[in-house]
Amino acid sequence: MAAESDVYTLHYFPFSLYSLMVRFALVIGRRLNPETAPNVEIKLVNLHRDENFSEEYLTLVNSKGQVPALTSAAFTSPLAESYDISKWLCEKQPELIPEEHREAIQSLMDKLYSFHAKTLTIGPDEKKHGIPNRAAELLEQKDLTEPHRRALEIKSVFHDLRHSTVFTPSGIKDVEDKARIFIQELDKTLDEENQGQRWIFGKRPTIVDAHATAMVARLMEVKRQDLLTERVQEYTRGVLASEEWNEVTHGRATRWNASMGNVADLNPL
Ligand SMILES: N[C@@H](CCC(=O)N[C@@H](CS)C(=O)NCC(=O)O)C(=O)O
Repeated sequence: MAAESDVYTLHYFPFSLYSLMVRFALVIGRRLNPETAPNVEIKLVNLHRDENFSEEYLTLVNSKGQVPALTSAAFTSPLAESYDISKWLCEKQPELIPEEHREAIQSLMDKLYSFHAKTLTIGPDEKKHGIPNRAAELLEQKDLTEPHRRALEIKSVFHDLRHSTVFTPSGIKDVEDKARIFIQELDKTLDEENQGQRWIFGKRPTIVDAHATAMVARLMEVKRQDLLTERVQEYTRGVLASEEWNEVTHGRATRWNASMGNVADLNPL
């Protein structure tokens, strides 16, 4: 049975957008109320070193080989979707989803999760050639254990299903349309609720601040201003200047670049 002493592990990569969303939500939740904040340890899964393709990760944590994921002895199975982790967090910390804004928050969260940002942020090479199927490459190894081979096969199928249509012109347009709908609603909510304060609903952050600002920060970094409004960018800049965001990123951008060195050596993570 879940107890306050339960320990949770967030499997995390600091340049994964969906990982950042969850970690930001955890930081915000702890600042809103340390008493209800779950005890979550952050564990690096280094995507640059294929750690998400290890037998242990694929068989015990997330068969899709993605981050974030949340594991705990308190769970019957891991939470392997960022949206599920955020819903779990909101149950533990209802202060993240205040009753008077519940409907608006839910609507924004659903719109944010109606598309995957990857399609909006890929470079021209990936657009042209697709994202390489690393699991398929790793399956060429001779000395794999049987469980690892099976797990890589599943990951490889997941990769192909996931990436087969999203980078076609109509797939890209579909995602852009959904992103614009999300941004329009965010813009409207800011217009109605924000009153010049830092967070969407004024003085106190909610779960949707954590997700929306990480998403917009990434879109700004990859110069997708065509999808954004000035109000949304200004709000995001304000949040990126916050202590809360700094506690997550330590001043780093949401995307890795060589000047940051090896991810394995980042300290603090
Ligand atoms: N639906 C997942 C998406 C997570 C996701 O796309 N993770 C990316 C990094 S942001 C990942 O792990 N990529 C490695 C891979 O797919 O092999 C969620 O929201 O948790």
